[in-house]
Amino acid sequence: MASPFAWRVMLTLEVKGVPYESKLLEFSKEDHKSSGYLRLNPRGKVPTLKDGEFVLYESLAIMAYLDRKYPDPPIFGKTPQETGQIWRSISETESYLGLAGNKLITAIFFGKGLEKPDELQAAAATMREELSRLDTALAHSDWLVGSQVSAADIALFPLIQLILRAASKDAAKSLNLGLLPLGQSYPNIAAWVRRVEAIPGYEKTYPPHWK
Ligand SMILES: N[C@@H](CCC(=O)N[C@@H](CS)C(=O)NCC(=O)O)C(=O)O
Repeated sequence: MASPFAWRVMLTLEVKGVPYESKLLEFSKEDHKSSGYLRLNPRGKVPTLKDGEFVLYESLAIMAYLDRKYPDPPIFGKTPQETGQIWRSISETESYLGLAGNKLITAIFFGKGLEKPDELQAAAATMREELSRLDTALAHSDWLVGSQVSAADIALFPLIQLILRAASKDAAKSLNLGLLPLGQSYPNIAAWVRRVEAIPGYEKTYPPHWK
């Protein structure tokens, strides 16, 4: 499985045009639980940023750090209003689509919870509701907040990609989640996905094992 959280950080770096070196950790080899990695991130989760001697984990914190260090283009808003709206959008992503999506992702990629189809259906209903909201928000605007890509888009995009990938797997088909095809039910989200994919450097952020 690709980490949506690491993907956020790579997208941020590409949007800002900051050179970086990414190290792929293989969970099957428990790379993320090695003593060397745990010294950087005691939770043993990805991503972790190392900038010289400075080490930081938690994807949103890393995005905020990078925005402060490399302010152009700003991803946390140009005005107080935009900053507020971006954080509202990120909070909504984490609280609603993120929680529901995680149920599906865990079930499809790790087999945990497949025996509880009712819970997965409830999660799918939440996801459909959240996707509808997003589709409406994107009907008259290229980006979630303001006139350019922001942390709101960057925080959401990898999650959407992972949900769609989970929904396309054989194990999800019998569940009739009603999430695919994206372009049919959520055409504005589909157009937004294409806009994110057109960001210069996007290809470098795409999970290598998905290609
Ligand atoms: N809140 C963290 C979440 C990080 C996270 O859950 N990463 C997952 C990969 S998607 C991970 O490393 N899991 C390994 C584990 O928990 O052992 C962030 O935003 O960075």
